[in-house]
Amino acid sequence: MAKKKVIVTCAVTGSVHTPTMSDHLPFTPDQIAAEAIAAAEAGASILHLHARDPADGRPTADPDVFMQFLPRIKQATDAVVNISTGGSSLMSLDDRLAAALRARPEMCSLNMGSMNFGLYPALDRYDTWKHAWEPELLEATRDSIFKNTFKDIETVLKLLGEGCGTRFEFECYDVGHLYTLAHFRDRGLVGGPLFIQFVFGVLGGIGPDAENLTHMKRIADKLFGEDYSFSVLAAGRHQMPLVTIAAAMGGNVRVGLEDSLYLGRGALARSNADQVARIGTILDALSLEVATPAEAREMLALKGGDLVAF
Ligand code: KMH
Ligand code: ZN
Repeated sequence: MAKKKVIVTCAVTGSVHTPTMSDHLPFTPDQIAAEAIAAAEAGASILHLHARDPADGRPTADPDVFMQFLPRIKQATDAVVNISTGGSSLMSLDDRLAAALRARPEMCSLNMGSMNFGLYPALDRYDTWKHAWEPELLEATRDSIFKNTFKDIETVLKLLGEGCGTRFEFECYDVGHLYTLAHFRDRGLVGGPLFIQFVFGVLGGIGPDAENLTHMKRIADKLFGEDYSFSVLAAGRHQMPLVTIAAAMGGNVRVGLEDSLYLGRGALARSNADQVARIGTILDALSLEVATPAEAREMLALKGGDLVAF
C-alpha cells in the first residue's frame, strides 16, 4: 500500500495571541495574505484563517475584512482555504459564521464542545501591552465559556455542511468531543472521510503529552475505524514535539502562529513559513512526504477551489 502523505495545515493568526506577544503575528489583511501565501509556498496544503481588526489586531469576525485577504490568497496559491468558525470564545455564533457563509469555503473548523478556554495565564508574562484590549481580552477568559452546544454544532453542520458543501476540521479538545462527533455521525449529520484535529494544551482541554495523544487516537480508532484521519495541534512550546509524534504515528500536522509563536526554545518564529519549513524538514527526516493541496483535496473529499464564493 502506498504510504499516506502528511497534510500540513498552517493556522496563520488565530485569536489567541496578541500583538504584544510577537511583532511577527500578522493582523492586517496585507500581512495575513502575505503570510498565508508564504506558508503555502513553504508546503502548507491547508490554510486555517481568522481575521483581525486592521487598526489594532484585535480578533474580528467581520466578513468584509476576510474578503480583503481571501481572494488574494486564492489567486496566489492552490492551498485549501479553511475558515475558522471558532472565531474567538467571546464572539456570538452568528458572528462566527458570517464570513464562512459569505465565502462558502472548501473547509471550516468546527469545535466539538463547549468549554473553558483560559488565556488569562498569559497576563503574568508581560508588564506592558501595546493595546488596552489585549489584557482585557485575556482577563475576560477567566469567566467566559467557549460555547459550542449540540444545537450550535448542528447549526454549523446544516448551514455550512449541507448548505455550502463545506467540509470540516473537527476540533476535539478532549476525549468527550470525539464521542460528540460520533453522535453526529450516528445521526447521519456528518460522514467520512472525517478530518479530526486533536487539540492539546488549551487551558480547559486535554493536556499536551504523548500519552494523551495515544489515548485520543485509540478512542478515535474505536469510534471511526478507517473512516477518519487525524491531525494534531499543540499550544506553545508543545507544538513541534507533539506534531512530530503525530506524524510518526501516521497523522497529519498543524503548525502556525495561531498555535505557537515560537520556532525553538526562546526563539520567536519570524513567520508562519518558518514553522511550515521546520516541520517539512522534520517530516523529510522521518521519510514522510507532504501532501500537495490536490492530494489533500482528494484525501478529505473536498469540493474544489473553484466552488467557493471568493
Ligand atoms: N485556536 C485553536 C486552539 C477555531 O478556529 O475554530 C483552535 C481553533 C479553533 O483553531
Ligand atoms: Zn482557529
